[in-house]
Amino acid sequence: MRRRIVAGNWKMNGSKDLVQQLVGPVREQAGRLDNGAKVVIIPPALYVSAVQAEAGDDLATGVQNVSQWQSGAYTGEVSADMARDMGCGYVLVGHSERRQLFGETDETVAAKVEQVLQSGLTAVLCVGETLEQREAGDAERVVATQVIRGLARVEGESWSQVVVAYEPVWAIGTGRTATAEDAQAMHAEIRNVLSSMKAPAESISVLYGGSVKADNAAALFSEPDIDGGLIGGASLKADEFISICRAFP
Ligand code: G2H
Repeated sequence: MRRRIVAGNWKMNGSKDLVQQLVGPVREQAGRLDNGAKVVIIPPALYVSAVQAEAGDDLATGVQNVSQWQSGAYTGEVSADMARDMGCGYVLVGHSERRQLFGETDETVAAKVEQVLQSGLTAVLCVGETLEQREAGDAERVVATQVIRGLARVEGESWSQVVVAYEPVWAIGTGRTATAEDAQAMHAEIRNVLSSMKAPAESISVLYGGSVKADNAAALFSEPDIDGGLIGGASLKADEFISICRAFP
């Protein structure tokens, strides 16, 4: 059985006030769902402890990025070991904003995935094509390459610590969402790629991200290869995020 996951990626949004307003209601309404979904809050790293104080044991927490190194003279960096030390369970790796704005390559992504797995945390590898790549008929190849290169250092038991998030770049924060059918097709392709890597593809959760909202989550989460969502803007509104967490069939 694959794990159902709904993860809220706050990106560089939030405040102590938002933590107070949002996390308690999410915990009450979505912390123990009868659909079995794991709910994860991924705030800016500075707010992880504040979120955990409100979330208790009912919600998991994560960070949006870690360093490719574990410790030392790397001013401004945070390591996967530190994320584990502070009680996080999940780390986003290779989000398209990090690839596009901070120059992360598939090689740095692979190094970060390795650090996350060595720390005992779950790596959420983010992959997705641009609009230009999709219109050129190149979407599957681009995504397959990101999966193969990003997970190149994973082996053996550590596959159980891997989650993949398919986030078409053209759908991120734009209000445009892939249709459930298009998303399903890419998720099935990702699972094929994982199989070709000798990964236990049927047990790896593949999440969809990109303008997921309360009104489109149910269609997406009904697809057989979509195991949940990585939610940006809509994770900043308690009611909408709670509805998304409940949107599994
Ligand atoms: C994609 C997603 C969360 P949004 O980046 O990772 O954001 O739901 O705002 O498109």
